[in-house]
Amino acid sequence: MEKRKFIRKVCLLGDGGVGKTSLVRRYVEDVFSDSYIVSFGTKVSKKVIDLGEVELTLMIWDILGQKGDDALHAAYYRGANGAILVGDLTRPETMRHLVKWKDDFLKVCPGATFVAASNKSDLESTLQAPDLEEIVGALGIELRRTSARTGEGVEELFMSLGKGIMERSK
Ligand code: G3D
Ligand code: MG
Repeated sequence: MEKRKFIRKVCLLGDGGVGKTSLVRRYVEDVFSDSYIVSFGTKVSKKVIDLGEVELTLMIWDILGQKGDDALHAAYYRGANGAILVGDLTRPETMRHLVKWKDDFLKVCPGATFVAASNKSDLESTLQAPDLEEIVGALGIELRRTSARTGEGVEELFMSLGKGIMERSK
């Protein structure tokens, strides 16, 4: 039977230097370096995920550099179905900022599906278990440990977003 095909847009969110670009690079280029376009300081990478009866193409939007401008952010978010919130385990403030990234994104994309990553799991973290619990509580979603360096949790992170988005589409 022919697979049903879907295309969905997702954005990378999080402070500068947390590893957003590295995560996309690891995820997309590990398997195949497919087409990408660079325009307006944004790189869009494409990845096809096999979800059984469904073939999902993720268009992954990554802002290159950090733009503080809200209007630009809104333009980047528009039409997205989901987002990956990325924090850096070695810089606790980047983890606490995830709630703000999520809330701002929801203003533009109210129905969005989220996953969250505590990245740089290969490095020593100063965050204690209670701190992490508080962050997870505020976010309302599970935090997945990832490392763009070793590849830990990267495939699972994107896969869980893809599945979450398709669940929502039903
Ligand atoms: P950004 O896109 O969120 O701004 P980048 O972040 O992907 O540009 O990564 C910022 C820096 O963190 C880079 O180092 C990158 O190599 C490093 N980095 C990203 N992910 C990981 C990780 O999982 N583990 C470790 N150890 N480092 C990571 P440089 O030195 O190039 O600035
Ligand atoms: Mg980047």
